[in-house]
Amino acid sequence: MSTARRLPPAAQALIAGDRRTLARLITGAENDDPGSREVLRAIYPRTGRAWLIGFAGPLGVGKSSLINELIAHLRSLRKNVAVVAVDPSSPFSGGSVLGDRIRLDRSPDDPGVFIRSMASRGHAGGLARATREVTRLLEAAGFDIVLVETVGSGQVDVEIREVATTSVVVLVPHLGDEVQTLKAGLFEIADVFCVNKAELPGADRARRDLSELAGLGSVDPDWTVPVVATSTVTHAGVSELWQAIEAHEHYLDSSGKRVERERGRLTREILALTEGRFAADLSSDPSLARRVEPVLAHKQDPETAARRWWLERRKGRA
Ligand SMILES: Nc1nc2c(ncn2[C@@H]2O[C@H](COP(=O)(O)OP(=O)(O)OP(=O)(O)O)[C@@H](O)[C@H]2O)c(=O)[nH]1
Ligand SMILES: [Mg+2]
Repeated sequence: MSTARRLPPAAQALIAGDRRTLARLITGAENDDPGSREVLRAIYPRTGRAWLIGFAGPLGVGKSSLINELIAHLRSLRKNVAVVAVDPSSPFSGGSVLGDRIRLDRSPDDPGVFIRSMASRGHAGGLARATREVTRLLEAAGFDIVLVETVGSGQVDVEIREVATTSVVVLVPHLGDEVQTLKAGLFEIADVFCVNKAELPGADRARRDLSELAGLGSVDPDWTVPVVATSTVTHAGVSELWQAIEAHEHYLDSSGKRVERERGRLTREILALTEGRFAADLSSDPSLARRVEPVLAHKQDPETAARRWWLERRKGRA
């Protein structure tokens, strides 16, 4: 019996390219549905090679517009591309919500493009996990390039590194003081900088400033973060942006950093899942109620109660 025949039917349909199955499984993954979990387990050996390109940056800098341009560019290179837009403001209807802020100027029937919005609401801390699972489903469905747009808020932006193989930070001219405030957050996550709206005055200056700053604070001392100027109005710089992304992906392979980074991400993923199980186990432990009473009576402080409970449980397992 071939391996393929041992897969659950939904996994087989997914791999065969059935888009409705893909959409249904993504919803299931977001809702922690057991059917989707089973498929995720079954397809895992087929995943791990995709290029997951994250786009982070402040509100309105043009992330969606750039992704739109990149889709067109990648289609002209005959590459399939999937987009995951993490949008806290888009209501989650339970079904497939199109990336409504991505203006689709191509055939909606093009099977080489798949766009999906995910609401970050309800995923507190679990956004990275849900997004990773969605990218795995997309990869199993034949998309080996996935573009992920995140919102401009710091927390979600940081999480993009837990998902993306290459993180693009998008900014605009006239950064000024903004760069100072962004430095701590966005500079830590950038593999590539993009100065969008480059047809506006001040773009050259912004690009120079960023190149200088990028040289100072890269997360990876062996990688010089490139700064690419783009305009989705004049369509300038889009192929250069893709080249910079490709260069980083190739660097990940040639330097061994792809495996190194993935090891770190998977370690944290396993840890988070295990912590989740421990937490569920702990909160349903009947001895917790007994531990609360002396604390409630102010005969014992919470920290001592926690330590003793931990010791008691550890002894119980030994
Ligand atoms: N002048 C100029 N405007 C642009 C360019 N790219 C995007 N815009 C405009 O900037 C606005 C925001 O674009 P979006 O692509 O929605 O930006 P975004 O970063 O995805 O926005 P959020 O998802 O809301 O954070 C829109 O009005 C775009 O038309 C550009 O290169 N030049
Ligand atoms: Mg957007």
